[in-house]
Amino acid sequence: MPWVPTSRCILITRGAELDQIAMVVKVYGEARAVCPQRVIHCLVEKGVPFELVHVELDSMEQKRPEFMEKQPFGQVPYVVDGEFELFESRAIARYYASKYADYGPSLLGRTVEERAKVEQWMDVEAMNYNPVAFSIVWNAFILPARGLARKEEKAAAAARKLEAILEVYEKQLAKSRYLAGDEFTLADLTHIPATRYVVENCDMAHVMEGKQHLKAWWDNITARPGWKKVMEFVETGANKHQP
Ligand SMILES: N[C@@H](CCC(=O)N[C@@H](CS)C(=O)NCC(=O)O)C(=O)O
Repeated sequence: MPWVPTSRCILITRGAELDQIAMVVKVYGEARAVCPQRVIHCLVEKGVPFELVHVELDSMEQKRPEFMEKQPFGQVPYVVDGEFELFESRAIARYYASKYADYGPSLLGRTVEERAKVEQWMDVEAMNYNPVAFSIVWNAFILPARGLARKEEKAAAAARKLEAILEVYEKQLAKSRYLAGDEFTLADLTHIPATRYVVENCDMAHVMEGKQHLKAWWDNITARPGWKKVMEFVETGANKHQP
């Protein structure tokens, strides 16, 4: 019996042995924002109950002093887990993937070598992929959504860079089903939120064209019930997850 939820706390047991008590996790952020989505998706995959505390980015709630005491860069997300607090979406995802390593999919690999490969692709996502994907989303989606002109040249230049990065992914995904091997891990999960904006909201779906392994990977990882749940949060405005 891995999970015994109660109204205020979750008892986590292995066999008969009580390992630890965790308060329901509070995720501070907005469901439609890319970085909170990484955290929400990870918690859903791991079967961790949580509450999403809405932080309104349009009204700059993330820059208020009380928020910046928790996240000193004035950005979402951060989490509160009992006495423990953490910001940075990838660090939070790593934390829960490690903390609940024995529950749900093994999101960080099973050996130190597997973990090293997951970390490698997570670093690629954070350092190579995300800045380019973000530039597309900013110039082709966020600016127009704020009533400003779409910056076509900048978006197109970023799209060309993204295509070059995705050529590398195509080669990798011809060798393994997922980026870091044959199992879904944080290496895949961390890519999903920004990529969804690129292909669905920026008129840039062509970046995947002609890359059959990439396309199969994308269809596979976005068909996961865990990711569908994240989209439900966005669409319904739900703020609680109780697996
Ligand atoms: N490296 C941080 C980046 C956080 C970040 O950029 N969050 C965005 C939403 S995805 C945000 O808060 N934007 C509003 C702002 O920067 O004021 C993380 O991964 O948590």
